[in-house]
Amino acid sequence: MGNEKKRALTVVDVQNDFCPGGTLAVDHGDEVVEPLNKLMDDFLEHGEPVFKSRDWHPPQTKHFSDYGGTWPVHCVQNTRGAEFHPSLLDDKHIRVVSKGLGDEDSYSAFDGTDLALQLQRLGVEEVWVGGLATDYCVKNTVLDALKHSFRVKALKDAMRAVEVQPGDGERAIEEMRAAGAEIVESQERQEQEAGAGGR
Ligand code: VGL
Ligand code: ZN
Repeated sequence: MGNEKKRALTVVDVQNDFCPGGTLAVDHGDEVVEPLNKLMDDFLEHGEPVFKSRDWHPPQTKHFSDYGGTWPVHCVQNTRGAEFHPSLLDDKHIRVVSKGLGDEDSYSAFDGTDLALQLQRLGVEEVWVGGLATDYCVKNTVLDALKHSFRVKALKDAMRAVEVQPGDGERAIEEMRAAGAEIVESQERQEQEAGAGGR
């Protein structure tokens, strides 16, 4: 472990409204919970930083179609829909980053937040990213992490896409890859550790 890059995990927007039954439900969105819980457990166990972002909108914003934007009402501050999925791991060491507080369509967990600053202060070099949705907030978070010069592992099995157009999810993955992200399966970490002698 000693020669490895300092890592952080960022779990993007695993909130009720993006899961089945929510107002902007992503197909199979809740399937990211299990692999992300395993990873969060593992990072926390090693004392490595874990962040959760949340879409955290005011009741009226131009982000919503009712007010001239694109999306149905979702993730309104302090509502049930904005809460993290009930099965998503909770721990006092997890740092929550709220985004989408204004009128602009802001998809990245770096946009308007202090995520980059927090990562830099922690000495993080490599950011692992999964969550919802592949073609919006995950993609933009990955691209911004790369712009901030972090190495990025995008956790392919731990993300799901909205797919306003069929194929958007696959295109988003290709865009992340082309920008320099490593596209990995979340299991890879455990396999690496097993290969290195396990725990
Ligand atoms: C998201 C659409 C609108 C996301 C947020 O978290 O991917 N998508 N707001
Ligand atoms: Zn939103």
